[in-house]
Amino acid sequence: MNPAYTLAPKINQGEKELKLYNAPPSPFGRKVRVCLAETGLSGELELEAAIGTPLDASGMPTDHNPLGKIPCLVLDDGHALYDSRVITRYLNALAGGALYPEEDGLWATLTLEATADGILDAAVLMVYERRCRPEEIVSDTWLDGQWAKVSRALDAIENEWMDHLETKIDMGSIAVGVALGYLDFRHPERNWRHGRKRLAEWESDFAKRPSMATTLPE
Ligand SMILES: N[C@@H](CCC(=O)N[C@@H](CS)C(=O)NCC(=O)O)C(=O)O
Repeated sequence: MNPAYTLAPKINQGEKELKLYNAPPSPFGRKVRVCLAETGLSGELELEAAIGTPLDASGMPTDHNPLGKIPCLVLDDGHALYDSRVITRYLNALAGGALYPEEDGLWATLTLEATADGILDAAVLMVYERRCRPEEIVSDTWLDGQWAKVSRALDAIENEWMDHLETKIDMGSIAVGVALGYLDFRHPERNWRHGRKRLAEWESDFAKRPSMATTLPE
């Protein structure tokens, strides 16, 4: 194992040894910020603004993440962690948090988080399709294909995951809350709440958590 990647809890004496590259509208970055708030680590990181798209990575931390994506967490030894799921799992371990169950329930938490991240992947690609391509070649068929992924995943959550959401706060539920917030932010016209009453009710409560209310996308 590369010793540089071992868990080295060096959070003390107010020194900020960790640097998080992020942008305020990023939903994947918001997952990390909610995780920080829920584990009590919010004040322990230095935040570094990054900006970019798949067509322009000049404002992205490409020295640390060759994929040119955010969020990206740089450790005190200069090594970087990405993507958001790796960062949140690292921060939770660093804080001794309970956002990833140690034994019973870990695979459910990870699968729910992957489902929410998949919603975000599709929703972010829809934004890039409109923002990064000339208008005349934006594909409605492709946009609808991405939305179909979102829609199926939301139905699966409504039908299969509500007991989990209503009884647990973990990185799965945080990722779902963040994904729904992003749909409201970028795709309000698609009205994700339609036909998903239980999920909509859960979201309206979950959005009131201080960790969510203080990290709204800008
Ligand atoms: N799977 C990654 C996705 C991160 C991601 O797509 N971030 C977007 C911003 S929300 C990005 O950096 N986009 C730039 C690009 O795709 O080149 C994660 O979970 O962190």
